[in-house]
Amino acid sequence: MAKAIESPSFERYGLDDDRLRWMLRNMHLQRTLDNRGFQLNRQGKIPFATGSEGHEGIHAGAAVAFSRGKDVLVPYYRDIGLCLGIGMDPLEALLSMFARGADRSGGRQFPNHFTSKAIGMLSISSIIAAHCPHAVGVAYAMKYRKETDRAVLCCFGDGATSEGEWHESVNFAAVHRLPIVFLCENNEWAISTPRERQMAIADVVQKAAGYGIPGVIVEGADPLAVYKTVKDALDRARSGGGPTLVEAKCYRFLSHTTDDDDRTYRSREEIEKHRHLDPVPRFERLLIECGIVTDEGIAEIKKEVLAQVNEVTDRAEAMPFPAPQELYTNVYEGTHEPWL
Ligand SMILES: Cc1ncc(C[n+]2csc(CCOP(=O)(O)OP(=O)(O)O)c2C)c(N)n1
Ligand SMILES: [Mg+2]
Repeated sequence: MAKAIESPSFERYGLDDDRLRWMLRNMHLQRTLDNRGFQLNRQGKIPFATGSEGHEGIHAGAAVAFSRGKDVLVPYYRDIGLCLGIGMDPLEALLSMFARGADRSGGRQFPNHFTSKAIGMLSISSIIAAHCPHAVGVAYAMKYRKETDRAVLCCFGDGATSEGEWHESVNFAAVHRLPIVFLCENNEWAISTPRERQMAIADVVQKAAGYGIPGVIVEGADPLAVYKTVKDALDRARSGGGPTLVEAKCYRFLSHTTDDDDRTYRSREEIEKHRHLDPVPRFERLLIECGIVTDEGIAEIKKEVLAQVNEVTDRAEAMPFPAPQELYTNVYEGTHEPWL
């Protein structure tokens, strides 16, 4: 179980008021898009949606630490807020959910499996930890090319750290002192497997010692602490100090996806027990207490975010599915017709 934490002390780490309000907005945008996915699924309009409620603090904090135009993000399927935070247009989220032809994968990928070369975001793999060797490859290329002002941010869940590819990736990155930060979003569950059935240690960061790299735990409900921790780790990577494993503790408040009924393996009481870890009301309270935002200001953010999400929902829904003749595009070399 994640430990209860004190309300966060206010250390802004050089971030100005506008940036802090931007972080709060990103957290609301993430939550509203998540809810939209679940709504559209229940309306029968999309087959599948993934939620990230509980991860918003990690995403907002890590997004600010990411250096746009330089760093490369290798996300996983729960990272919608991080993808938005580094510059993904919310319309992309809806195009992915609706599997429309204008989606960057041509409507072929799982929902929430985003990609964008323009903003430095690799495509997402559904295969747990399969993206870690790719991330390490990108970091190796950066080192090989002597690009000393760049680093890779590679994200994954607690369950991913049981996979062989994860261990091989961390080991290789450590041996070669690659410019990479491994960010574990430990939400206590891997679908229906609780953390204590996943590993015999209390914290994922203990695994860092086995590879000779630093491991740092951060409270994921505190976006400012996440910002500081991930930024320090990225700075270290950029300056030749090698990889860091950051473990951001959080809690998964929703079911794994819309295909999963979490009532079959965890109680409602357990979820309520973790409510204090909900990053959105916590960050709102902090910004109100510090006079950075008012109740009215928050209501305004929510209204504006909802209007934006409604607008992109309607826009994406009205767009066409991929054309049937696109079926083999990017599948076969040369002609897209397999039988010719
Ligand atoms: C290699 C592999 N094994 C199993 C699965 C099925 N699967 C999809 S998501 C998931 C849970 C992963 O949990 P975690 O890494 O903690 O991430 P979270 O979903 O909790 O954010 C599993 C087992 C898969 N996609 N790939
Ligand atoms: Mg997990």
